[in-house]
Amino acid sequence: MGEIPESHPRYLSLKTREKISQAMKKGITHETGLIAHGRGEAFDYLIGEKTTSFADDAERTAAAALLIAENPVISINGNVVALAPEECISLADLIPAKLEVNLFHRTDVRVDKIVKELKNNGAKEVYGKTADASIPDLDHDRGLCDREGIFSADVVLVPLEDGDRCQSLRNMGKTVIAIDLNPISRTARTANITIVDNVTRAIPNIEKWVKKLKNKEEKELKEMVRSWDNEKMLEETLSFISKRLNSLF
Ligand code: PTJ
Repeated sequence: MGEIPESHPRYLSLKTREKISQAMKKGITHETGLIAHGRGEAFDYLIGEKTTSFADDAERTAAAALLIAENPVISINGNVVALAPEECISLADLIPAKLEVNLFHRTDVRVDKIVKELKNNGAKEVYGKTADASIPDLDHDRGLCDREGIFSADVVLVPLEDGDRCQSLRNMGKTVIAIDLNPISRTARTANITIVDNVTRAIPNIEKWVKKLKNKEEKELKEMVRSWDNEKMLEETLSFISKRLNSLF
């Protein structure tokens, strides 16, 4: 692909596609990650490619949950590392939280490549290679995780997740924060806090909220998380999309 001019109306979208495509060529993003990205793009289009007020509320609540957590972990897959590596590292450093590579299409080669990519972007420690534990009720290698990481985490941030794993993490008693542009996916409906936003906007926005909330009383943060109504937020997001579509014609 030739150089994309900044004046192109779809500049950001095309640059983002380029990132995913390059990461796939390097064996970091799985080939089906491109399909997942396309689905994400379609839903992003429906919300107007901007953080909605509902997503912003979810991002604030996610920040509160991460701040009160004892062992928070950010789960990284092949799409996330292609789109927001520095942003994830920066958020993990600030909270502080652990970073763990946890893949749907797991191979040792891909895990190694993603760990290396994170380290090249400045991550000091990355979990996921040891894989000395597994998430109960999940078939196959996608349940593999680190005992010191996701297995013992109390709060897990899972961008671009599959619904099964989200449910299994919840069955383990963990608080799951999902980032998923599709508000009707199983993941979106299963997570405790769902962020219907692009991971490229969501991670920096959670970081903005972490900075704002860092000095708040724990009691206040706990109340923010306790009173979060995920179902209501999903309903409001769907209603926002349908009103937006109606207003276009
Ligand atoms: O790297 P691996 O092996 O762990 O595989 C990762 C993928 C993403 C391929 C795997 O988890 C997968 O197949 O996911 P799904 O089931 O296709 O779900 C991906 C979800 O993420 C979909 O609901 C998309 O709408 C959503 N999505 C895609 N791109 C983005 C997104 N959500 C937020 N930001 C995005 N940029």
